Amino acid sequence: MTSTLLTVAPTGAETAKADCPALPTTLEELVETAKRCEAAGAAMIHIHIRDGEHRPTLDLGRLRETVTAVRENTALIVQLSTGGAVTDPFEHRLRVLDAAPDSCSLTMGTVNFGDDVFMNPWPFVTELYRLTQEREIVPEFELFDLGHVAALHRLLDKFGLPYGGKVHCDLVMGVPGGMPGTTDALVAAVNGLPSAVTSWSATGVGRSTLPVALAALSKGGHLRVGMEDTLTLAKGKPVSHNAELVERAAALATLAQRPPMSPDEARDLLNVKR
Ligand code: KMH
Ligand code: ZN
Repeated sequence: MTSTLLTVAPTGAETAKADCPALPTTLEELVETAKRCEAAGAAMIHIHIRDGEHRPTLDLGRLRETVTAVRENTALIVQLSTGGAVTDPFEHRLRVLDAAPDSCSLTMGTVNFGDDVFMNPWPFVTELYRLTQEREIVPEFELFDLGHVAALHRLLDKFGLPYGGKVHCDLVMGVPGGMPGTTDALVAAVNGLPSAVTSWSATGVGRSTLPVALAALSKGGHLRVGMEDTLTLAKGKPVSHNAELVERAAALATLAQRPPMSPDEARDLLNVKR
């Protein structure tokens, strides 16, 4: 029986604290969230941080402090976002690796992102990939669209395997501008993945959260959940803590006979440095 890697993405860069007070935006809130989500079954945390005014930031000092605090308080694999916010300059996004996380996100191409554009031109993607290899950080390839699947083939063909030799990707589905959060789109994307891919997860944004989770489990994938992607448990029922989304994902995975894996098992799956 294969178990399920549960990743929690608790904060993101898009939701304002004023609109959602339950969003963990301070270091204290993030650490508390990480601990509760680990207890609920998460093995990895995908982190975006905020400044003193709760605005998204890629401040290196804060990122380093965050990596240290999450490591001191949990066994979770620490993944930093290199996507940041749509307004973040490329240099700042590359500099995230200086905070020495276990893993980082690496989006495989530009995508419309609601009314904005999430920019990931090829030279940026390849430079970020080269840096992950040099710094021995395991990338998680973020695929928002089928074109990103093609780009992943191109990247691996041209630049070889990531640090650790495992290839893990995450389908981010249901973003307005990207692939829809449907079973058909999930199957098309998964069937097109390079043979070097050793594991994949999926996350459905907003209303597509549950359909994508169910499709991913039945297709043999892992799950990412969290308030970065989903702010309601059901219509009119706001999420009051990220742990609720992790608990629900853990229950679904357990029902599917694929219970959550421990952070230690996840380190083996991804070959993250110990
Ligand atoms: N906030 C989005 C623009 C990532 O973390 O790498 C990008 C994002 C992807 O969330
Ligand atoms: Zn993110």
